[in-house]
Amino acid sequence: MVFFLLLLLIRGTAYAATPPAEFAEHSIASGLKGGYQVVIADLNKDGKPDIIALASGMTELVWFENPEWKRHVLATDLTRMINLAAWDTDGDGIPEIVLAHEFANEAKNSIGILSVLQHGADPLEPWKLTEIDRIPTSHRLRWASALQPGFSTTADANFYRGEQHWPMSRLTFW
Ligand SMILES: [Ca+2]
Ligand SMILES: [Ca+2]
Repeated sequence: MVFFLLLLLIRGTAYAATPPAEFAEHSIASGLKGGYQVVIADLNKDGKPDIIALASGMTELVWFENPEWKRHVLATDLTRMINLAAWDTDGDGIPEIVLAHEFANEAKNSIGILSVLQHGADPLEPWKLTEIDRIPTSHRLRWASALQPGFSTTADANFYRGEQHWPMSRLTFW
């Protein structure tokens, strides 16, 4: 019993000595129509994490460069973006980005385009967009490395809506 009480005292002291983390709000953008997803990744290989902002109601996919949060455009002429995932598949220090767009809540109205974005010589300029697949129910994307290093896939999650489940999940190899 003495040992148990002593442990409690030690734990209590440790918690009391650690102040809670404090956060401060910094607005870096507004007017992102249909703002839906924020992804953190270093897009210009300067060691500072940047912010990608996916907004379903916009036709531009934009990112904000740390530390001044300057706005850059990754790609234009996109509609109904729904999700993206970033991962450096080729080891050059800048991630490739897989993007799901042309999404609609009803599968019969959804095209579900999967595209990969790759940077050019200057990652601050718009990136190259390449369509790699079409899955109407594309809704959540994740990268995974399969079989061997350098062999990449994107995993497209199931889409549930109410009682409906469209079992369209699959791996897209890229
Ligand atoms: Ca950066
Ligand atoms: Ca890369």
